[in-house]
Amino acid sequence: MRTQVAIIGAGPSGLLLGQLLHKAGIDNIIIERQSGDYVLGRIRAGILEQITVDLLAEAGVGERVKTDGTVHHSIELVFSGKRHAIDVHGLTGGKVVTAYGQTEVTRDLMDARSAAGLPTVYSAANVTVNDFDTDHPVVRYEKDGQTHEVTCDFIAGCDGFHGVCRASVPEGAITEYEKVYPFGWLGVLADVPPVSTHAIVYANSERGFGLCSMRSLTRSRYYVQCPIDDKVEAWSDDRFWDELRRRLDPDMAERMVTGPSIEKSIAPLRSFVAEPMRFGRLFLAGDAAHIVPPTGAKGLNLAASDVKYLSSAFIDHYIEKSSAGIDNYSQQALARVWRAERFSWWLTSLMHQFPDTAGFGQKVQEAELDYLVNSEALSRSLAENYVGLPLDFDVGLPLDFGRR
Ligand code: RFL
Ligand code: PHB
Repeated sequence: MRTQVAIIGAGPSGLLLGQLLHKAGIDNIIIERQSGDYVLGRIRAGILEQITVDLLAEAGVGERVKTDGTVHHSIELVFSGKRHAIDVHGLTGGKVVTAYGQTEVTRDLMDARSAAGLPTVYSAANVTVNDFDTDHPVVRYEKDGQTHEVTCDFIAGCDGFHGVCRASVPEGAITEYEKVYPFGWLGVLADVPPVSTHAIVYANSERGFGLCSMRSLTRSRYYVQCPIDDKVEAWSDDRFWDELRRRLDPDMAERMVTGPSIEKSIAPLRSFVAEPMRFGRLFLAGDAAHIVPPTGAKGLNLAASDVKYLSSAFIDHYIEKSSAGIDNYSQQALARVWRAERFSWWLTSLMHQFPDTAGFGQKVQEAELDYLVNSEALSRSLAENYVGLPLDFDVGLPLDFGRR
Protein backbone atom coordinates (compact mmCIF):
# COMPACT_ATOMS: atom_id res chain seq x y z
CA MET A 1 0.00 0.00 0.00
CA ARG A 2 1.09 3.61 -0.59
CA THR A 3 0.06 6.75 1.29
CA GLN A 4 1.36 10.29 1.83
CA VAL A 5 1.71 10.23 5.64
CA ALA A 6 1.94 6.98 7.65
CA ILE A 7 0.92 7.68 11.25
CA ILE A 8 2.10 5.29 13.95
CA GLY A 9 -0.23 5.23 16.99
CA ALA A 10 -3.97 5.90 17.38
CA GLY A 11 -3.83 7.91 20.60
CA PRO A 12 -5.02 11.52 20.56
CA SER A 13 -1.90 12.72 18.64
CA GLY A 14 -2.26 10.23 15.81
CA LEU A 15 -6.04 10.50 15.50
CA LEU A 16 -6.02 14.31 15.55
CA LEU A 17 -3.21 14.49 13.00
CA GLY A 18 -5.04 12.04 10.73
CA GLN A 19 -8.22 14.11 10.88
CA LEU A 20 -6.47 17.47 10.21
CA LEU A 21 -4.56 15.98 7.26
CA HIS A 22 -7.71 14.43 5.85
CA LYS A 23 -9.49 17.83 6.05
CA ALA A 24 -6.62 19.27 3.98
CA GLY A 25 -6.88 16.47 1.40
CA ILE A 26 -3.68 14.67 2.50
CA ASP A 27 -3.82 10.84 2.45
CA ASN A 28 -2.89 9.04 5.63
CA ILE A 29 -3.10 5.67 7.31
CA ILE A 30 -2.92 5.01 11.07
CA ILE A 31 -1.19 1.88 12.34
CA GLU A 32 -1.89 1.02 15.99
CA ARG A 33 -0.49 -1.79 18.10
CA GLN A 34 -3.55 -2.22 20.35
CA SER A 35 -7.23 -2.85 19.62
CA GLY A 36 -9.64 0.10 19.44
CA ASP A 37 -11.37 -1.01 22.66
CA TYR A 38 -8.06 -1.13 24.50
CA VAL A 39 -7.20 2.40 23.38
CA LEU A 40 -10.60 3.63 24.59
CA GLY A 41 -10.22 1.85 27.92
CA ARG A 42 -7.21 3.90 29.04
CA ILE A 43 -8.26 6.55 31.56
CA ARG A 44 -5.98 9.56 31.27
CA ALA A 45 -6.26 13.31 30.84
CA GLY A 46 -9.22 15.47 31.70
CA ILE A 47 -8.42 19.14 31.11
CA LEU A 48 -8.31 20.79 27.70
CA GLU A 49 -6.81 24.18 26.88
CA GLN A 50 -8.83 26.42 24.57
CA ILE A 51 -6.22 25.80 21.84
CA THR A 52 -7.02 22.09 22.05
CA VAL A 53 -10.79 22.67 21.98
CA ASP A 54 -10.34 24.93 18.92
CA LEU A 55 -8.23 22.28 17.19
CA LEU A 56 -10.90 19.65 17.79
CA ALA A 57 -13.38 22.00 16.07
CA GLU A 58 -10.93 22.48 13.18
CA ALA A 59 -10.72 18.69 12.91
CA GLY A 60 -14.54 18.51 12.64
CA VAL A 61 -15.16 17.06 16.11
CA GLY A 62 -15.92 20.20 18.11
CA GLU A 63 -19.58 19.57 18.94
CA ARG A 64 -19.61 17.10 21.84
CA VAL A 65 -16.85 18.86 23.78
CA LYS A 66 -19.00 22.00 23.59
CA THR A 67 -22.17 20.32 24.87
CA ASP A 68 -20.71 17.75 27.29
CA GLY A 69 -17.53 19.52 28.47
CA THR A 70 -17.57 21.66 31.62
CA VAL A 71 -15.92 25.07 31.38
CA HIS A 72 -13.69 26.02 34.33
CA HIS A 73 -13.04 29.70 35.06
CA SER A 74 -10.78 29.10 38.06
CA ILE A 75 -8.59 26.62 39.89
CA GLU A 76 -8.51 25.95 43.61
CA LEU A 77 -5.42 25.45 45.75
CA VAL A 78 -5.60 23.83 49.18
CA PHE A 79 -2.72 24.25 51.65
CA SER A 80 -2.39 24.55 55.42
CA GLY A 81 -5.93 23.14 55.58
CA LYS A 82 -7.52 26.09 53.71
CA ARG A 83 -8.86 26.46 50.16
CA HIS A 84 -8.09 29.44 47.88
CA ALA A 85 -9.55 30.17 44.43
CA ILE A 86 -7.44 31.59 41.59
CA ASP A 87 -9.57 33.50 39.09
CA VAL A 88 -7.98 32.15 35.93
CA HIS A 89 -10.61 33.78 33.68
CA GLY A 90 -10.14 37.24 35.17
CA LEU A 91 -6.33 37.02 35.27
CA THR A 92 -5.97 35.97 31.61
CA GLY A 93 -8.40 38.39 30.01
CA GLY A 94 -11.19 35.84 29.66
CA LYS A 95 -9.48 32.50 29.01
CA VAL A 96 -10.80 29.19 30.40
CA VAL A 97 -10.09 25.45 30.33
CA THR A 98 -12.61 22.68 29.65
CA ALA A 99 -13.03 19.47 31.65
CA TYR A 100 -13.59 16.73 29.04
CA GLY A 101 -12.02 13.29 29.26
CA GLN A 102 -9.29 12.08 26.91
CA THR A 103 -11.44 8.96 26.42
CA GLU A 104 -14.18 11.15 24.95
CA VAL A 105 -11.70 13.08 22.75
CA THR A 106 -10.42 9.74 21.45
CA ARG A 107 -13.95 8.40 20.88
CA ASP A 108 -14.99 11.55 18.95
CA LEU A 109 -11.90 11.33 16.73
CA MET A 110 -12.32 7.56 16.15
CA ASP A 111 -15.99 8.03 15.19
CA ALA A 112 -15.11 10.83 12.76
CA ARG A 113 -12.34 8.72 11.25
CA SER A 114 -14.54 5.72 10.65
CA ALA A 115 -17.42 7.93 9.35
CA ALA A 116 -14.97 9.34 6.77
CA GLY A 117 -13.89 5.79 5.85
CA LEU A 118 -10.22 6.48 6.58
CA PRO A 119 -7.86 3.51 6.95
CA THR A 120 -6.83 2.52 10.48
CA VAL A 121 -5.07 -0.76 11.24
CA TYR A 122 -5.64 -1.84 14.86
CA SER A 123 -3.83 -4.77 16.52
CA ALA A 124 -0.79 -4.37 14.22
CA ALA A 125 2.15 -6.40 15.57
CA ASN A 126 5.89 -5.79 15.22
CA VAL A 127 5.59 -2.37 13.57
CA THR A 128 8.90 -1.14 12.14
CA VAL A 129 9.78 2.24 10.62
CA ASN A 130 12.47 2.08 7.95
CA ASP A 131 14.45 4.21 5.47
CA PHE A 132 13.31 7.54 6.94
CA ASP A 133 16.73 8.94 6.10
CA THR A 134 15.84 8.47 2.39
CA ASP A 135 13.04 9.93 0.22
CA HIS A 136 11.16 6.61 0.41
CA PRO A 137 10.32 5.62 3.99
CA VAL A 138 8.60 2.28 4.55
CA VAL A 139 6.50 1.03 7.47
CA ARG A 140 6.11 -2.71 8.01
CA TYR A 141 3.77 -4.53 10.38
CA GLU A 142 2.27 -7.95 10.93
CA LYS A 143 -1.42 -8.69 11.09
CA ASP A 144 -3.30 -12.01 10.91
CA GLY A 145 -0.02 -13.85 10.34
CA GLN A 146 0.98 -11.73 7.30
CA THR A 147 3.60 -9.03 6.86
CA HIS A 148 2.32 -5.78 5.32
CA GLU A 149 4.27 -2.89 3.85
CA VAL A 150 3.27 0.78 3.56
CA THR A 151 5.40 3.11 1.43
CA CYS A 152 4.95 6.80 2.18
CA ASP A 153 6.43 10.30 1.92
CA PHE A 154 6.59 10.87 5.70
CA ILE A 155 6.21 8.93 8.95
CA ALA A 156 4.55 10.60 11.95
CA GLY A 157 5.66 8.96 15.21
CA CYS A 158 2.58 9.40 17.43
CA ASP A 159 3.20 6.18 19.32
CA GLY A 160 3.65 7.42 22.87
CA PHE A 161 6.52 7.14 25.32
CA HIS A 162 7.09 3.40 24.80
CA GLY A 163 6.67 3.47 21.02
CA VAL A 164 8.89 2.19 18.25
CA CYS A 165 9.55 5.48 16.43
CA ARG A 166 11.84 7.26 18.91
CA ALA A 167 13.52 3.91 19.62
CA SER A 168 14.36 3.55 15.90
CA VAL A 169 16.43 6.75 15.73
CA PRO A 170 20.21 6.14 15.75
CA GLU A 171 21.54 6.82 19.26
CA GLY A 172 23.94 9.59 18.20
CA ALA A 173 21.17 11.60 16.51
CA ILE A 174 19.02 12.15 19.60
CA THR A 175 19.50 13.80 23.01
CA GLU A 176 17.21 12.85 25.88
CA TYR A 177 16.56 14.91 29.02
CA GLU A 178 14.82 13.17 31.89
CA LYS A 179 13.72 13.60 35.48
CA VAL A 180 11.94 10.79 37.30
CA TYR A 181 9.99 11.72 40.43
CA PRO A 182 10.22 9.58 43.57
CA PHE A 183 6.44 8.98 43.86
CA GLY A 184 3.36 8.10 41.80
CA TRP A 185 -0.30 9.09 41.50
CA LEU A 186 -3.01 6.67 42.53
CA GLY A 187 -6.07 7.57 40.45
CA VAL A 188 -9.68 6.54 41.07
CA LEU A 189 -12.67 6.93 38.77
CA ALA A 190 -16.07 6.74 40.47
CA ASP A 191 -19.68 7.41 39.53
CA VAL A 192 -20.26 10.00 42.23
CA PRO A 193 -20.96 13.73 41.75
CA PRO A 194 -17.68 15.68 41.75
CA VAL A 195 -16.93 17.59 44.93
CA SER A 196 -16.08 20.60 42.75
CA THR A 197 -17.65 21.12 39.32
CA HIS A 198 -16.41 24.65 38.66
CA ALA A 199 -12.65 24.11 39.22
CA ILE A 200 -9.99 21.42 39.63
CA VAL A 201 -8.77 21.26 43.23
CA TYR A 202 -5.00 20.85 43.84
CA ALA A 203 -4.12 20.07 47.47
CA ASN A 204 -0.74 20.36 49.20
CA SER A 205 -0.59 18.62 52.57
CA GLU A 206 1.92 17.08 54.93
CA ARG A 207 0.45 13.70 53.93
CA GLY A 208 1.16 14.34 50.23
CA PHE A 209 -0.60 15.78 47.18
CA GLY A 210 -4.29 15.27 46.37
CA LEU A 211 -6.34 16.27 43.31
CA CYS A 212 -10.10 16.44 42.66
CA SER A 213 -11.18 16.39 39.03
CA MET A 214 -14.24 15.30 37.09
CA ARG A 215 -15.38 13.62 33.90
CA SER A 216 -19.03 14.72 34.02
CA LEU A 217 -21.57 15.96 36.55
CA THR A 218 -22.00 12.36 37.71
CA ARG A 219 -18.46 10.98 37.32
CA SER A 220 -15.42 12.03 39.40
CA ARG A 221 -11.70 11.53 38.88
CA TYR A 222 -9.56 11.84 42.01
CA TYR A 223 -5.87 11.27 42.73
CA VAL A 224 -3.54 10.97 45.74
CA GLN A 225 0.26 10.99 45.69
CA CYS A 226 1.53 7.53 46.74
CA PRO A 227 4.86 5.71 47.07
CA ILE A 228 6.09 4.69 43.61
CA ASP A 229 6.33 1.00 44.56
CA ASP A 230 2.82 0.79 46.08
CA LYS A 231 0.49 -1.83 44.62
CA VAL A 232 -3.07 -0.93 43.66
CA GLU A 233 -4.30 -3.97 45.64
CA ALA A 234 -3.00 -2.32 48.81
CA TRP A 235 -5.50 0.51 48.29
CA SER A 236 -9.06 -0.48 49.14
CA ASP A 237 -11.69 2.10 48.15
CA ASP A 238 -12.14 3.01 51.84
CA ARG A 239 -8.42 3.60 52.29
CA PHE A 240 -8.34 5.83 49.20
CA TRP A 241 -11.33 7.98 50.24
CA ASP A 242 -10.02 8.30 53.77
CA GLU A 243 -6.59 9.41 52.53
CA LEU A 244 -7.98 11.92 50.01
CA ARG A 245 -10.25 13.45 52.66
CA ARG A 246 -7.30 13.95 55.00
CA ARG A 247 -5.47 15.97 52.32
CA LEU A 248 -8.38 18.37 51.64
CA ASP A 249 -9.79 21.29 53.63
CA PRO A 250 -12.47 20.31 56.20
CA ASP A 251 -15.39 21.72 54.19
CA MET A 252 -14.50 19.79 51.05
CA ALA A 253 -13.65 16.63 52.99
CA GLU A 254 -17.10 16.76 54.56
CA ARG A 255 -18.96 17.42 51.28
CA MET A 256 -17.15 14.80 49.20
CA VAL A 257 -19.47 11.99 48.10
CA THR A 258 -17.74 8.59 47.95
CA GLY A 259 -18.68 5.35 46.21
CA PRO A 260 -17.22 2.21 44.63
CA SER A 261 -14.33 2.79 42.22
CA ILE A 262 -14.83 1.79 38.58
CA GLU A 263 -11.12 2.18 37.77
CA LYS A 264 -8.05 2.40 39.98
CA SER A 265 -4.45 2.65 38.79
CA ILE A 266 -1.03 3.99 39.76
CA ALA A 267 0.91 6.18 37.30
CA PRO A 268 4.59 7.11 37.65
CA LEU A 269 5.58 10.77 37.26
CA ARG A 270 8.28 11.75 34.79
CA SER A 271 9.61 14.79 32.93
CA PHE A 272 11.21 13.84 29.60
CA VAL A 273 12.17 15.58 26.35
CA ALA A 274 13.83 14.11 23.25
CA GLU A 275 15.55 16.54 20.91
CA PRO A 276 15.17 17.06 18.02
CA MET A 277 11.65 15.99 17.04
CA ARG A 278 12.52 15.40 13.36
CA PHE A 279 14.89 12.83 11.83
CA GLY A 280 14.84 13.07 8.04
CA ARG A 281 11.30 12.02 7.08
CA LEU A 282 10.34 10.80 10.57
CA PHE A 283 8.60 13.30 12.88
CA LEU A 284 7.79 12.69 16.55
CA ALA A 285 4.68 14.21 18.17
CA GLY A 286 3.08 14.01 21.63
CA ASP A 287 4.26 11.54 24.28
CA ALA A 288 6.63 9.93 21.74
CA ALA A 289 8.81 13.03 22.10
CA HIS A 290 8.07 14.32 25.59
CA ILE A 291 6.40 13.52 28.89
CA VAL A 292 5.27 15.90 31.63
CA PRO A 293 4.12 14.96 35.13
CA PRO A 294 0.30 15.29 35.08
CA THR A 295 0.21 18.04 37.72
CA GLY A 296 -0.09 20.87 35.16
CA ALA A 297 -2.57 18.96 32.93
CA LYS A 298 -0.33 19.63 29.93
CA GLY A 299 0.40 16.22 28.28
CA LEU A 300 -2.60 15.96 25.98
CA ASN A 301 -2.52 19.68 25.28
CA LEU A 302 1.13 19.52 24.21
CA ALA A 303 0.28 16.58 21.97
CA ALA A 304 -2.40 18.77 20.38
CA SER A 305 -0.05 21.73 19.82
CA ASP A 306 2.61 19.44 18.27
CA VAL A 307 -0.04 18.13 15.92
CA LYS A 308 -1.11 21.66 14.99
CA TYR A 309 2.50 22.53 14.06
CA LEU A 310 3.01 19.21 12.23
CA SER A 311 -0.23 19.28 10.25
CA SER A 312 0.54 22.88 9.19
CA ALA A 313 4.03 21.74 8.12
CA PHE A 314 2.60 18.94 5.93
CA ILE A 315 -0.01 21.32 4.50
CA ASP A 316 2.81 23.79 3.66
CA HIS A 317 4.65 20.96 1.94
CA TYR A 318 1.80 19.52 -0.12
CA ILE A 319 -0.37 22.56 -0.82
CA GLU A 320 2.01 25.55 -0.64
CA LYS A 321 5.00 23.56 -1.96
CA SER A 322 7.15 25.04 0.83
CA SER A 323 9.52 23.18 3.17
CA ALA A 324 9.56 25.98 5.78
CA GLY A 325 7.07 24.29 8.13
CA ILE A 326 8.86 20.95 7.97
CA ASP A 327 12.23 22.58 8.53
CA ASN A 328 10.96 24.62 11.51
CA TYR A 329 8.78 21.94 13.10
CA SER A 330 11.21 20.67 15.71
CA GLN A 331 12.38 24.08 16.88
CA GLN A 332 8.87 25.51 16.99
CA ALA A 333 7.36 22.56 18.86
CA LEU A 334 10.26 22.32 21.34
CA ALA A 335 9.95 25.99 22.32
CA ARG A 336 6.40 25.36 23.57
CA VAL A 337 7.30 21.94 24.99
CA TRP A 338 10.02 23.38 27.23
CA ARG A 339 7.71 26.08 28.59
CA ALA A 340 5.17 23.40 29.52
CA GLU A 341 7.94 21.20 30.96
CA ARG A 342 9.02 24.08 33.18
CA PHE A 343 5.46 24.76 34.36
CA SER A 344 4.68 21.09 35.05
CA TRP A 345 7.96 20.58 36.94
CA TRP A 346 7.39 23.76 38.98
CA LEU A 347 3.81 22.88 39.97
CA THR A 348 4.86 19.31 40.78
CA SER A 349 7.72 20.56 42.97
CA LEU A 350 5.44 23.01 44.77
CA MET A 351 2.60 20.58 45.49
CA HIS A 352 4.19 17.21 46.36
CA GLN A 353 6.01 15.71 49.32
CA PHE A 354 9.58 14.80 48.31
CA PRO A 355 11.89 12.70 50.52
CA ASP A 356 13.37 15.93 51.98
CA THR A 357 10.17 18.04 52.15
CA ALA A 358 9.18 17.40 55.78
CA GLY A 359 9.92 20.31 58.12
CA PHE A 360 11.71 23.15 56.34
CA GLY A 361 10.62 22.10 52.83
CA GLN A 362 6.96 21.94 53.85
CA LYS A 363 7.13 25.42 55.40
CA VAL A 364 8.75 26.84 52.24
CA GLN A 365 6.05 25.25 50.04
CA GLU A 366 3.34 26.78 52.25
CA ALA A 367 5.08 30.18 52.15
CA GLU A 368 5.29 30.05 48.36
CA LEU A 369 1.63 29.03 48.07
CA ASP A 370 0.67 31.85 50.43
CA TYR A 371 2.68 34.30 48.30
CA LEU A 372 1.10 32.85 45.13
CA VAL A 373 -2.54 33.25 46.19
CA ASN A 374 -1.89 36.79 47.53
CA SER A 375 0.22 38.09 44.64
CA GLU A 376 -1.57 39.11 41.45
CA ALA A 377 1.69 38.71 39.49
CA LEU A 378 2.27 35.11 40.64
CA SER A 379 -1.40 34.20 40.31
CA ARG A 380 -1.39 35.54 36.75
CA SER A 381 1.73 33.53 35.90
CA LEU A 382 0.01 30.36 37.13
CA ALA A 383 -3.21 31.26 35.30
CA GLU A 384 -1.63 32.00 31.92
CA ASN A 385 0.35 28.77 31.96
CA TYR A 386 -2.70 26.78 33.08
CA VAL A 387 -4.91 28.01 30.23
CA GLY A 388 -2.04 27.35 27.81
CA LEU A 389 0.61 29.60 26.30
CA PRO A 390 0.00 30.88 22.78
CA LEU A 391 1.05 28.72 19.82
CA ASP A 392 3.29 31.50 18.56
CA PHE A 393 5.25 33.17 21.36
CA ASP A 394 6.29 36.14 19.23
CA VAL A 395 2.64 36.89 18.58
CA GLY A 396 1.73 36.23 22.20
CA LEU A 397 4.10 38.77 23.73
CA PRO A 398 3.56 42.51 23.56
CA LEU A 399 6.08 44.17 21.22
CA ASP A 400 7.63 46.22 24.01
CA PHE A 401 7.89 43.19 26.30
CA GLY A 402 10.92 43.51 28.56
CA ARG A 403 11.34 47.23 27.98
CA ARG A 404 8.58 48.41 30.31
P1 RFL B 1 -0.63 7.98 23.70
O1 RFL B 1 -1.97 8.38 24.22
O2 RFL B 1 0.26 7.21 24.58
O3 RFL B 1 -0.90 7.16 22.36
C1 RFL B 1 0.13 6.47 21.68
C2 RFL B 1 -0.48 5.31 20.91
O4 RFL B 1 0.55 4.62 20.20
C3 RFL B 1 0.35 3.22 20.35
N1 RFL B 1 1.64 2.52 20.16
C4 RFL B 1 1.99 1.88 19.03
N2 RFL B 1 1.35 1.71 17.87
C5 RFL B 1 1.99 1.00 16.91
N3 RFL B 1 3.22 0.45 17.08
C6 RFL B 1 3.88 0.59 18.24
N4 RFL B 1 5.09 0.03 18.40
C7 RFL B 1 3.27 1.34 19.28
N5 RFL B 1 3.65 1.68 20.52
C8 RFL B 1 2.65 2.39 21.06
C9 RFL B 1 -0.22 3.08 21.74
O5 RFL B 1 -0.93 1.84 21.91
C10 RFL B 1 -1.13 4.30 21.82
O6 RFL B 1 -2.45 4.01 21.38
O7 RFL B 1 0.21 9.25 23.19
P2 RFL B 1 -0.33 10.59 22.51
O8 RFL B 1 -1.31 10.30 21.41
O9 RFL B 1 0.88 11.39 22.19
O10 RFL B 1 -1.18 11.33 23.65
C11 RFL B 1 -0.57 11.82 24.82
C12 RFL B 1 -1.56 11.79 25.99
O11 RFL B 1 -2.15 10.50 26.05
C13 RFL B 1 -0.89 12.13 27.34
O12 RFL B 1 0.04 13.17 27.17
C14 RFL B 1 -1.91 12.56 28.41
O13 RFL B 1 -2.78 11.51 28.75
C15 RFL B 1 -1.19 13.05 29.69
N6 RFL B 1 -2.11 13.40 30.79
C16 RFL B 1 -2.79 14.61 30.80
N7 RFL B 1 -2.66 15.49 29.79
C17 RFL B 1 -3.38 16.67 29.76
O14 RFL B 1 -3.21 17.47 28.82
N8 RFL B 1 -4.30 16.98 30.75
C18 RFL B 1 -4.50 16.15 31.82
O15 RFL B 1 -5.37 16.44 32.65
C19 RFL B 1 -3.71 14.93 31.89
N9 RFL B 1 -3.88 14.07 32.91
C20 RFL B 1 -2.29 12.51 31.85
C21 RFL B 1 -3.19 12.88 32.93
C22 RFL B 1 -1.64 11.27 31.90
C23 RFL B 1 -1.84 10.44 32.98
N10 RFL B 1 -1.15 9.19 32.96
C24 RFL B 1 -1.80 7.95 33.04
C25 RFL B 1 0.24 9.18 32.63
C26 RFL B 1 -3.40 12.06 34.00
C27 RFL B 1 -2.69 10.83 34.06
C28 RFL B 1 -2.90 9.99 35.28
C1 PHB C 1 -7.71 14.63 35.31
O1 PHB C 1 -8.88 15.03 35.22
O2 PHB C 1 -7.42 13.44 35.12
C2 PHB C 1 -6.64 15.60 35.64
C3 PHB C 1 -6.96 16.93 35.86
C4 PHB C 1 -5.95 17.85 36.16
C5 PHB C 1 -4.64 17.40 36.24
C6 PHB C 1 -4.32 16.07 36.02
C7 PHB C 1 -5.33 15.15 35.72
O3 PHB C 1 -3.67 18.29 36.54
